[in-house]
Amino acid sequence: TTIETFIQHIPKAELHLHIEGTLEPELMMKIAKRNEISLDYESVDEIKKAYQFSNLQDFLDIYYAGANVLRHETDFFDLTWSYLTKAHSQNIVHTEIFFDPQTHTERGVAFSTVITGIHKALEKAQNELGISSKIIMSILRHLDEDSALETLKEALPYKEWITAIGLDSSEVGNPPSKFARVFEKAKTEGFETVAHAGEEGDAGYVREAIEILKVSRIDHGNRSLEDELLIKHIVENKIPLTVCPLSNLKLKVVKEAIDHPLLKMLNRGMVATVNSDDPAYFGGYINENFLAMSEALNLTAKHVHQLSRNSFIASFLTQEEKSKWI
Ligand code: ES4
Ligand code: ZN
Repeated sequence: TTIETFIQHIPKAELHLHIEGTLEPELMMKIAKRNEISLDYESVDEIKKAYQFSNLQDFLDIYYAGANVLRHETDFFDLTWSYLTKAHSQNIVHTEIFFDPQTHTERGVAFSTVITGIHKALEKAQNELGISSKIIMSILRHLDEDSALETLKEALPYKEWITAIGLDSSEVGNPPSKFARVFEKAKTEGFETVAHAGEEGDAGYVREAIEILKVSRIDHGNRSLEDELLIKHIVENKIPLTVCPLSNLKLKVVKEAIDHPLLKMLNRGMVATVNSDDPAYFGGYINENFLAMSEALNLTAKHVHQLSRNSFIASFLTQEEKSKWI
């Protein structure tokens, strides 16, 4: 259809993408084999069949298990490069990717191994595909403050490569306030900050991320719609929401595609963007996310254009870099 062609061709920025969540079953098996790691699965089909989740924690358990095959710099390079070629094929011209260092350092893989592999692939993508990028180091909120502070310390020698500090993993029971001191230190060190909030947690989690962590973007933010005063604050301060439609459906944050709040967010004047989150696990990259929403919510080319525009506005590019795309 014409909207499908429009979605494919319009330049886009992706702002909510976990690099560990781009590990396709084929690559997982290939890396497992060369690292001599035995998997719980015999085939790609068997892996794909296991990807049925009833909530966020269900998914996280499988996602952390999958990341266990990643051991060497080349593994992180291959993972990242594979995502970047896919992103290029979908007309992503700028991407801001999350990585979860603690997922790797906790099992003995060095911080430097992880970030160097990712960085080298991003550098190659800038040179060969013309894709610009930023790295967001995300803190695992189910772990304690000490582990987060230690991770922030490990990031300092790589300041040049890391733009922002984020917060992800199991939301309910691990509110933003748990990391108030970590985010204060991150800001003092000159990092931008973002946080996952309002995915499974209620509007109070979004409020804490904004008021206590003082983040410049909210990842997901769905449940901010439950609080009128909060909506007003988000609109007036133009705090972007990085929304992930297929993720929300797979993790049962939203029941059906037609119930997705994306259009409501746009109509309320929120700076919403469309992103793929963990595309290898949720059944689609950015264009499939756009397409699912355009079909369910009857999005027009105007909506798609606004969402693309929002993705650059909400990015960590400079005004001058943004002006190339908006
Ligand atoms: C995540 Cl969808 C989602 N939510 C929270 N943490 C995450 N880490 C990777 N994907
Ligand atoms: Zn996420």
